[in-house]
Amino acid sequence: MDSLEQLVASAVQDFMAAQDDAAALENAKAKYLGKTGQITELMKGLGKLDPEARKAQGALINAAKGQIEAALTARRDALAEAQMQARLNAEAIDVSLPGRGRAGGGLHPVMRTWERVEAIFRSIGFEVADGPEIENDWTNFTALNSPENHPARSMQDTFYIEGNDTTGKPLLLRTHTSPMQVRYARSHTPPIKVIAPGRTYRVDSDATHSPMFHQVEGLWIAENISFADLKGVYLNFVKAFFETDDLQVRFRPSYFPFTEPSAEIDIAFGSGPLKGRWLEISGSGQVHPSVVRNFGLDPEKYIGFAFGSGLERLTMLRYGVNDLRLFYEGDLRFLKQFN
Ligand code: 2NL
Repeated sequence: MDSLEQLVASAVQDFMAAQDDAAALENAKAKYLGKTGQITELMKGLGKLDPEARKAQGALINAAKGQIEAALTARRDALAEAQMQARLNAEAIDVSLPGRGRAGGGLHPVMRTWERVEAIFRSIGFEVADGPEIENDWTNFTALNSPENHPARSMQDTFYIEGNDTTGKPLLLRTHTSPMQVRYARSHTPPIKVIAPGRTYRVDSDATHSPMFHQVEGLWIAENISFADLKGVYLNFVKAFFETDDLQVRFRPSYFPFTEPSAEIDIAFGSGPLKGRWLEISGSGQVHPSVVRNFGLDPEKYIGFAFGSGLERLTMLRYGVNDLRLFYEGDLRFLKQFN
C-alpha cells in the first residue's frame, strides 16, 4: 500500500534527521509509534473494518511497524556509535609519546662532603653534634675567648638578630660551629670527642666569601690529648677524604683566640693537578685553658685540640672546583656533575 510505504519512508527520513541528541530521536519515534502516533492511529482504525479486510490490513500495518522499529533501532545504534567515536577521539591518548618522567634529585656537592666528613670521623670514634644557628653572644664569642673589642664581633662582620638573650645581649647568626662544641662540652663528660658540621654566617660576600658557608669543627678533650694526636687524626682524615696516601701535611704557626698554640694545617698532594702546591685547609690548635674552663672543666686536668675546616674549601679541592660562587647559583649544569 502506497501510503504505508510513504509512512515508512517518512519515518526513516525523520529518524535520519535526528542528530546527536537522544530527545530528537524519541520525539520522532512518538510521531509514529507513540500513543497518538500514526501507526497507532492506523491500528485503532482496524476495528472499523470487516474481519477479512482487518486481517489483511493488520498484516500490512504490522509489517510497516516492524520496518519503522527496525529503522529506529538502527538509528539509535548509529547515534550511540557516533557518540562513542566522538568521545574516543576527544579523549584519545597518544601512547607513543614519551613519558614525562620525574627528575631525580641529587645531593649538593657540599652536602656530599658533609656526609663524607661525618662518616670518616665517626669511623675513628667521634660523635657528631648539631645545634642552633641562632646563637647568643656568650656561646659564640665570650666562651671562646674572643674579647669584647675583637673585630669579629663588629656589626660589619656578624649578622645580629632582633631580640636579646637573657643577659640583654643581641642574638646573632653563629659565625663558626664552635658554639655547638661549647654546648656539647658543657653537657658531656670527658673524654669529649666530637665534630660539629653545619652552616655558619658572616657579613662577607665576594669571589671567595659567601655570607653563608659551611664549616666542620672537631674537638677532642681528655686527660692527655696532644698535638701529636691532632696530627694523627687530621692526617688520617685528609688521606681518607681525598682517597690517597700520597700527600703531606704541615703545621704552620698561627693565631686564634680560642687555641694556644695555634696552627694552620696545609696539605700538598704528591700527584694530580695540584701536585706539590701547599694548600691551606684548616685552622687548629691546643684548646686555650680559658676555653677549657668555659667548658666547665679544670684546665689543669683536661687538655686537647680543636680544628676548623671549611666544607666548601674541602669540596673545591676534592672535585677541582675553582669558583666558590658555583655552589650557590643552583645551576643544574654544574650540580648534575656530582650525581
Ligand atoms: C679557621 C679556624 C679553628 C677551632 C677552629 C675551636 C673550637 C673550640 C675550642 C677551640 Cl670549641 N677551638 N675551633 C680551633 C682552631 C681553628 O678554625 O679559620 N678555620 C677555617
